[in-house]
Amino acid sequence: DTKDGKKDGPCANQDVVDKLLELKKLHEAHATNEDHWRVYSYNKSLKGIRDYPKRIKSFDEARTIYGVGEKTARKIMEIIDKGTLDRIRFEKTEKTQVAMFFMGIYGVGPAIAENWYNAGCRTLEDVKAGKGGIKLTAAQSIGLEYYSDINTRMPRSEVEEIFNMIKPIALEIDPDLYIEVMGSFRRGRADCGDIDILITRPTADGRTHRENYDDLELIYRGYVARALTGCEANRSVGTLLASRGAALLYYTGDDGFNRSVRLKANRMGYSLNQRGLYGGVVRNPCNRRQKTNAGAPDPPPSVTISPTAEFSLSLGNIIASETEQEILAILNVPWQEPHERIR
Ligand code: DCP
Ligand code: MG
Repeated sequence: DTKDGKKDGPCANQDVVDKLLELKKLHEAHATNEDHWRVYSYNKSLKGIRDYPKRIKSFDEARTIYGVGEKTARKIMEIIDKGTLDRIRFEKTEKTQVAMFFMGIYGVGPAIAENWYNAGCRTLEDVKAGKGGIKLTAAQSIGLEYYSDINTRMPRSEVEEIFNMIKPIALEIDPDLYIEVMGSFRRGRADCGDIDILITRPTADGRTHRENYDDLELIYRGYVARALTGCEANRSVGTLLASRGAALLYYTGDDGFNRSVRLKANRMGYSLNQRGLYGGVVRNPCNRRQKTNAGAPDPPPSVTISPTAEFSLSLGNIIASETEQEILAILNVPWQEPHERIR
């Protein structure tokens, strides 16, 4: 994964960052709650260590860094003193390595990867053959077929080429569409993991013009080799133009930047999602931690975005959504160009 590692270029403690990143990835391959929290905690300390300007010299110094607790400080010193980290050797079992490899298949998370391992699968050939009686969903089969394509980042120029093909088709269907590339491309990255396209439309008549999106999808299918999961899972249809700023902000990312902006919004009593910034939000009691404890992580997007969005839509009032500028201004976040939105 080149995404995390290269983000900010090398820092004063790059060896520490590399080793902790490696450990974090090993924990990501486990489905337990405990590992989920470890990953959260490593993300936090990794940010602190990346931002720390000097070479770390002592345990006490390490402890002063944002997000670094006692255990992480011990690991940091082990890396600095010995150049290695025992915990990596301990976590890097065959099972974990196979699970990480299987997680490169679209639609496979740590739980499925572990099931497949327990069923006796070790290679993509085993998975393909359904060894141990395992069954693949349609999306996973496609993910398997295009394993290396999906796991290879593409140059920026390829994104441009594909988008230049799609855009005129979209505008032919509906000249009022606003259609732009988001994600790493909008942040100016030289390579992109995928193409994130935002489509919105003015809706003076209050309609979503959903039928146009369906047309668009039919045409777009003529260009793609295979559509994953009938695309439903991947498509957030009908973004209204009034929500464009919120959508731009969300889909431009990066995900770390989004997390910190959302956290700030929550602390100020707002709720931010891809549709807008909401005020007067009565929080779901299950999520209260998120509001009262600044250190708590955002639950995964599948949990926060949809339910919280519905929840705030019904109970909060919209404060801002049309431009990125107005949303960031209300949150007192200084304006940052897309390429600067890296956490
Ligand atoms: N996003 C988010 N939280 C997530 C996933 C996505 O906030 N868990 C937002 C921010 C991302 C954007 O959606 O920048 C697009 O998601 P991608 O996974 O495509 O991420 P990028 O485009 O930033 O990187 P890549 O080049 O790997 O696609
Ligand atoms: Mg992307």
